[in-house]
Amino acid sequence: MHKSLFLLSIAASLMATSAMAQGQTVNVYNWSDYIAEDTLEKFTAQTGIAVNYDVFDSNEIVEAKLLAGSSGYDVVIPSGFFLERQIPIGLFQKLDKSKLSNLGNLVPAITEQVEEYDPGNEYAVTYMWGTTGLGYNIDAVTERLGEDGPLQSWDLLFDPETAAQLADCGIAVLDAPVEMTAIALNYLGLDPNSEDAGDLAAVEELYAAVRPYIRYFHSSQYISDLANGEICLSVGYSGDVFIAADRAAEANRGVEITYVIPTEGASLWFDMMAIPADAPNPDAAHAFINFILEPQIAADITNYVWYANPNAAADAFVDPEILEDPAIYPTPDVMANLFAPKARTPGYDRLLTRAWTRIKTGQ
Ligand code: SPD
Repeated sequence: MHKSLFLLSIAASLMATSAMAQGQTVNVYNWSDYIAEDTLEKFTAQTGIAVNYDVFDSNEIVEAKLLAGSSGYDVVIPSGFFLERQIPIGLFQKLDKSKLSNLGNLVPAITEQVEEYDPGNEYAVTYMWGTTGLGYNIDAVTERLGEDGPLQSWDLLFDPETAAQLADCGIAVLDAPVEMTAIALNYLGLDPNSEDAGDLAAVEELYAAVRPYIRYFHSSQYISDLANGEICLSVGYSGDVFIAADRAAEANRGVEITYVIPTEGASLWFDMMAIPADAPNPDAAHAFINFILEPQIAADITNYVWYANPNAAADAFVDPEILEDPAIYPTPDVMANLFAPKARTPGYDRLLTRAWTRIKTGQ
């Protein structure tokens, strides 16, 4: 084809695409503090599709909305260990892979790993992944525990003598029952995915001993509280603790925050983009997922929120300081010390909900 004719046909098809997309909207439900500042703007500029964007900070909240039905969302991003039990009860629709031309960018090892939650990768694509460990204020914690304190251990939270020494500067714990019990089970040397009632009782006992020293249970407030020195220790999602560290450094008020994957191990999770079965705009949802899979877009998100992305082609655009940080992109050694929570069965869930309420209220 003649060059000018060729260009004309490309221009015509681009105009058609954008005319088609004009007036479309995609409704996205994602974790808070989990996207770059310009991602949504760029998506709309590229596709003509407007975005309604809501945020949450807990898998339990997302699940409750999906179970209630007619959520109105087109793309939701639960963690793999919740998605695992949501797929079989029909909450999501199968992806139309012919609309996901960027799927080839994914790291094969991650695609394989998340088959544990989504066999055949039929329903979901990994958004970002990370670990849940401890974030703390270096000065406040070492001042109280000394350099010889258990600075790389879950003892910071679970050893009553240690936690008591940190109580005055503030300890926060995620309000995430599945994950916080998996972490406690692992600390006790038990299977992090145990559904044994006796093991759960041991977890309750562990929390009961440190409950007087925990200031609050919340899954996102710790970011600003760590950054501004309101608390000195929090269980936290890896990138969120790095965001807190970055904000603290910017504020320049002498607060220095670090993230540690404790020596006993930390939980490893994958947050997954999926399309609800009753999504009003599945075409726009596929366009959104495909856009996130663009290398530069995935890298922009990682560079802004400090979470690892699953995109091999994005590595070239990720800040080398992030790419080489084993607390963000764990090395095989670190990886060997991580455990992946699994979906809980509904029967166990009822026990867990009651136990978690007792843990939080201290009764
Ligand atoms: N601010 C973004 C937090 C993302 C956390 N993902 C949750 C994983 C649950 N284990």
